[in-house]
Amino acid sequence: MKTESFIPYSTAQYTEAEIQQRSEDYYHAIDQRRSVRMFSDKPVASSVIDNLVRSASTAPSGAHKQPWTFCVVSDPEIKAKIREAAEKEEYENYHGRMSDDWLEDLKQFGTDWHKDFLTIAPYLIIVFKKAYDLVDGEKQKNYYVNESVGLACGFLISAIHHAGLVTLTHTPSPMNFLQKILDRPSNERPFLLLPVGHPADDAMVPDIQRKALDQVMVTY
Ligand code: IYR
Repeated sequence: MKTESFIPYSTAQYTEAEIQQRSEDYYHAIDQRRSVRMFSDKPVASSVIDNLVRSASTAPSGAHKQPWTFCVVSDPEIKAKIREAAEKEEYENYHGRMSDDWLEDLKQFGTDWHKDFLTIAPYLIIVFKKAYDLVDGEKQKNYYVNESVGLACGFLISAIHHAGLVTLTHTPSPMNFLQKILDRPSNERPFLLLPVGHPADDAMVPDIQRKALDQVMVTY
């Protein structure tokens, strides 16, 4: 490796017992995360959202290009526009565009084309992926864009949960309307929409279980 331009790396060092405990603590904390569709309109400080997006943007990315833009929407008029457009698409999805198997798979989540959370949650974060960057009008290619932006969204979801807030991965389909409403440049494509806020006081979630370790891990 060529390391002439590198800088030293140091991070906290823990004992084996501490590492054991920390891995367990993190698992128990993140295991409490649920996708929540019932939001409160209780405000959240914009400085909190800044920190959540800062955290998301620490994710690894192909050639460290950070090929993402996080659009943070709190303006009620823009939220209403997004809800109107998303519900129009979702109406079509639930009335013919989704297969019977798909609709059957979704039954336990109780979802339909109504998307109240898009106007109730204090913030919508719409994540855009950048297939390329525009530098002085020149196209500069990005790498592993879907993987990179997916990782950043994972970091974002984890940060939201850690802060004590809730979110939901919402993918209205098709979602090019987001590019238009938010007036994004041609190198950006909508990737994921996350409402962020407090859960409603009477929020409910589906009664589902996670797969056990032996169903998701194979050791060699
Ligand atoms: N996008 C629709 C449908 C939907 C699809 C999947 I896969 C889900 O896990 C949940 C919903 C909607 O948001 O209702």
